[in-house]
Amino acid sequence: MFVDRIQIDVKAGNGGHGSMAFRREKYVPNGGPAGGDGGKGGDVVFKVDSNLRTLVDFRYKRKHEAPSGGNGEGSNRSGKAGESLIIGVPPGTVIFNKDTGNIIADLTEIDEQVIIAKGGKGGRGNQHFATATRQAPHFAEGGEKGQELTVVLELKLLADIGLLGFPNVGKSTFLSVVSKAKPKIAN
Ligand SMILES: Nc1nc2c(ncn2[C@@H]2O[C@H](COP(=O)(O)OP(=O)(O)OP(=O)(O)O)[C@@H](O)[C@H]2O)c(=O)[nH]1
Ligand SMILES: [Mg+2]
Repeated sequence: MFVDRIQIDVKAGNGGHGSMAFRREKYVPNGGPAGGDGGKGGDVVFKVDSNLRTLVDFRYKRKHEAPSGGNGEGSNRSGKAGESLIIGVPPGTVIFNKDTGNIIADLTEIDEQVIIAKGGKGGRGNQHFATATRQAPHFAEGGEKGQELTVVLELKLLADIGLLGFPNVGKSTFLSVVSKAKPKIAN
C-alpha cells in the first residue's frame, strides 16, 4: 500500500507548574520562598528518516503527543524537562498546517529536522516573586500549554504523471522512449 497524504494531530508537552514552597529548616525561622520552576514541555519534531518510503505508519497512529515538563518542587528544585518527541518521516515529506493551509516544512535532506509544535514554558516558582515588601509570596506561576495543531503530511515522491492503459498496450515502451527510465518491456 502506498499512502501519499495523511492528516495527524500533534501536541507538544505542557510546561510544568512552578512550585509554591518555603524553606523549612529547624534553625531557620521564617525561611524564605523556595519553590522551584516547572520544566519545559517536550517539543514535537519531525525528522527525515532515510529508511522510510511511505506515510503508511501514520494510518494507525493519528495523535502524537510529547510529554509534559515536571512540576517544580520545594528546596528550589526545578521540574524535569519533557523529552522531545521525534517523529520519523520519509524524505520528500511536505508538512502543511491544516487550518491555514500554509507549508510548515519541506523535508528533503537526510536527518533534516524541524520543530512543529513547541513545548510550553515551565512556570516560575515562588522564589522568583519575593520582593522587599512581599517576602513570602504565596503563589507561583502555572506552566504554559504546549502547542497543539493538526498537520497534513504529503509525500512528494509520488509521480506527477500516471500512465494508464490495458495490459500489454505499450506503457513501458512509451515510458522508455520519452524518459530515461528503464522499465521492463515484455509481451
Ligand atoms: N506492434 C507494436 N508492439 C508494441 C508497441 N509498443 C510496444 N509493443 C510491444 O508490446 C509488448 C508490451 O509492451 P510493454 O511496453 O511492456 O507494455 P505494457 O503496457 O508496459 O505492459 P504491462 O506492463 O504488462 O501492462 C512488448 O513486446 C512491446 O515490444 C507498438 O507500438 N507496436
Ligand atoms: Mg509495463
